[in-house]
Amino acid sequence: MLTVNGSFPGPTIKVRKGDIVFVNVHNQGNYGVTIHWHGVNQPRNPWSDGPENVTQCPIKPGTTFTYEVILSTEEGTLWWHAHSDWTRVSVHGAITIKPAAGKTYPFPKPYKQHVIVIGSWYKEDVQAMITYATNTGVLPNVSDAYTINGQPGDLYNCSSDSTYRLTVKYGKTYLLRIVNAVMNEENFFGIANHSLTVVGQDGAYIKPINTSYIMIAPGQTMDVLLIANQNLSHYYMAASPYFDSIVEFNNSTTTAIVQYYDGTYTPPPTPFFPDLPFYNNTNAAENFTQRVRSLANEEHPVNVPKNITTQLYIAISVNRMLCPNNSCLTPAGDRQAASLNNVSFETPDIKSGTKVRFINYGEAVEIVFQGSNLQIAESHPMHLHGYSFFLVGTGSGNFNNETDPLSYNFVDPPELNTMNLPKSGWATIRFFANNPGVWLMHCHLERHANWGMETVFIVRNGPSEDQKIRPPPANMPSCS
Ligand SMILES: [Cu+2]
Repeated sequence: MLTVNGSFPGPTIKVRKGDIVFVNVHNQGNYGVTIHWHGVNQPRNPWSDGPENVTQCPIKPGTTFTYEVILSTEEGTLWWHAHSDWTRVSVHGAITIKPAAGKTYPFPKPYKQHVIVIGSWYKEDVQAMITYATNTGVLPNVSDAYTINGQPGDLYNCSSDSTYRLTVKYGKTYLLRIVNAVMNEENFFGIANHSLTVVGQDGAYIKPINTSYIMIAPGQTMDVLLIANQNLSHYYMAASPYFDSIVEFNNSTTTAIVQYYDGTYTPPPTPFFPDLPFYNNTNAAENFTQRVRSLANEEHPVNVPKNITTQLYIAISVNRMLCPNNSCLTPAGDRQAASLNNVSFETPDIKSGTKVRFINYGEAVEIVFQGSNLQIAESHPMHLHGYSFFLVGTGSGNFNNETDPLSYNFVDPPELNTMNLPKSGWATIRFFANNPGVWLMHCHLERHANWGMETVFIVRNGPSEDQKIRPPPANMPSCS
C-alpha cells in the first residue's frame, strides 16, 4: 500500500492564509505518482497542480520533485492527494489554513481543532484492481470499508481496539476539519446527541449552519464546530454513504468515538449512535446542501460575475461503449465510458476523443452542467482545478434557460471547488478566468473520472506580466 511518510491518512500540512509551501516528494514506491493540492488555486502556477499527464509527467520511482504550493485566498480546510490512477485511495492528507497573522476566525476561537478524514479501504491491491478493470472493461470493485482517520471502527469485523477516539472536555468548542477522501460514494456524517455547526466549506467560510448531520461529497472539505455540551459519556461519530443510484456500492458505516474525559462516569456498553439519513435519502442530502451560503461580509466578500462573457453548457453522462476486436471481458463486449458533452477524456494517450477548451484571460465564465443519463443516473461531485467558483443555482430535471436563471443567487452563493450536480438535474457555476494555466475539471467519483468524465480548460495569458503563467520549474519530472 502506497503511503506518505508511512501513515494513512498522510501528514497534515498546517499553514496560514497566503503562505507558500515547498513540498519535496520523493517516490519510494514501485510506480509513478503525482500530488494534487486540492482547492489550492495556485495562481499562475499549474506546474505544481499535479494531474498526471495533464500538467506534469509522473514522479518516477526513486526520483524527487519539489512542489511549490501557493496559497492565496483560501482559508479553512483543504487537502492534498495523489492524482495518478487510483493512488489517491491511500495517498492523501489534510491542509489546514488558519487566518493570516493578526487576523481572526469569523467565529469564537475554538478550544482545539482536529482533522477528520473519511476514507475508503480496500483489502486488495487497488492499483492492480483498477489496472485490470481498465484493461478488461469490467467494473472496478467497490471498497471493503470506510474509515475515519484511517480506522474502520467498531461496526466492521476488525480493529475495534484501534478505533479513532476524540476526547473532549465538557463546555469546550472543537473545530473539526472534515475531509472526504472517499473514492466512489458521497457520505452522511454526524455525531450522536450533538448538533454540528458548519462554518466553512472548501477553504471558504459560510454562514453558520446548525444541523444534526452533514452531506459531504468526495473532494469536499468542511469546517464544523462541535460543542461538547452533552452528558459525560461516549458517543459515536459515524459516516455512511449517500448513494442515489442503483449500481453496486459500499453500504457500510464507519465509526469513531467522541468521549468526555473529565469527571467520573460509567460509559454505556456501546456508545450512543447518531441518527443518519438512509443511504438513498436525496431530500436529506439536498436539504443540507441547499443551506450552504457564503459568509459574504466585509471581511470575506464575494465577487460573483454578473455580466457573463463565456457561457458553456456541459451535458454529463455515464455511457457504454463497444470495445474494439472483442477486447473486453464483459458479457456484452462493451465497457463503461463517462463523458462531458459526449466526449470521453483519456490520458496519457491523447486520442481523438480528448478535447480541451481555451478560455481567454479575464472572461466572466458561466458553466451550466446538466445530468443527462436516461437510465442509471447519479449525482456527480464536479471539481475544478485552479479556481474556486460560485455555485449560483441548482435544480432538478432539465435546465430551462429562461426560467431557471431567475432563481440564481448572486448575493451569497457558496464558493466551492467541488459542487454536487444533483442526479438528473442541473447546476450553474460562475468564475472569473483570472488564473492562466492548464486546469483539469472532473467528477471526483473515481470510477467516473476513470471512465472519462474529465476535461481541461486552458486559460490563456493576460496582457501584463503578472497575468502570465510562470516559467516551469527546473526540475519537472521527465516524460521519457
Ligand atoms: Cu460522476
